[in-house]
Amino acid sequence: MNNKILRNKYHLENSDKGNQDNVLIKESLENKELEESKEPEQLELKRKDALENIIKNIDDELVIANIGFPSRELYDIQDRDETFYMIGSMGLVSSIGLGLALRTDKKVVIIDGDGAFLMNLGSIVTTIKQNPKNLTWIVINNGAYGSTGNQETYAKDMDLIEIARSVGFNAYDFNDINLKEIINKEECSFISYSVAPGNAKASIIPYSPIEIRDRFMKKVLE
Ligand SMILES: Cc1ncc(C[n+]2csc(CCOP(=O)(O)OP(=O)(O)O)c2C)c(N)n1
Ligand SMILES: [Mg+2]
Repeated sequence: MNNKILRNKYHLENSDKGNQDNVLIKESLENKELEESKEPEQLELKRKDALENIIKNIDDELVIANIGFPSRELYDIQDRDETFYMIGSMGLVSSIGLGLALRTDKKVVIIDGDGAFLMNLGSIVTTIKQNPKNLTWIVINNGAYGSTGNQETYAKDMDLIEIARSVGFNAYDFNDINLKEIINKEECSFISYSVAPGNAKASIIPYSPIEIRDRFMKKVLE
């Protein structure tokens, strides 16, 4: 099943459930899925799988995590003081990550989403012009505003890697790289990680924003 069909199916299932036309379209998509069932497994990955694959490569790096389900799924995978769960400010993990990377020698990893990335697109220009060599910026591209119900973003029509390259980033597809190597490079890097939409069942993070800030800042200043 290719990514586009998977997304369309998801959006239809989760929108306007009473609409007969949608039911018909959904059935025809499902038939098409059967025809195309030999697609690579990788396309079935969802955000939580991507986060697991990312966190395997993280030791003591400072991580700034995107608002909503990305942070909540990350909390369930591995809660750590070095992770800043960004609450409220959609689009701003990149700006927070940039400011941090400019003020610390520690490695900083931004985990962004496609919706948030496009919302604060100007940040790629500021970031590459500042060019902190300790920053790795990962965008998990599920083609959706996942946390608010998987409404489609425009990311499906865009090549995020090309966008980042066009302003001067060394930009990679997650599937082509060893994340650890990229993090350890003295380079301001951009990585796009394409997955299917869908949120895992995830805990509510039990800390207040102030607690998240304070424990994170302790690690930053260590
Ligand atoms: C300025 C602003 N607009 C909208 C929201 C509501 N909102 C929170 S998360 C989210 C979706 C984020 O999508 P994306 O960055 O792609 O992350 P995903 O959940 O898909 O991983 C939205 C619309 C918000 N918090 N702030
Ligand atoms: Mg998204």
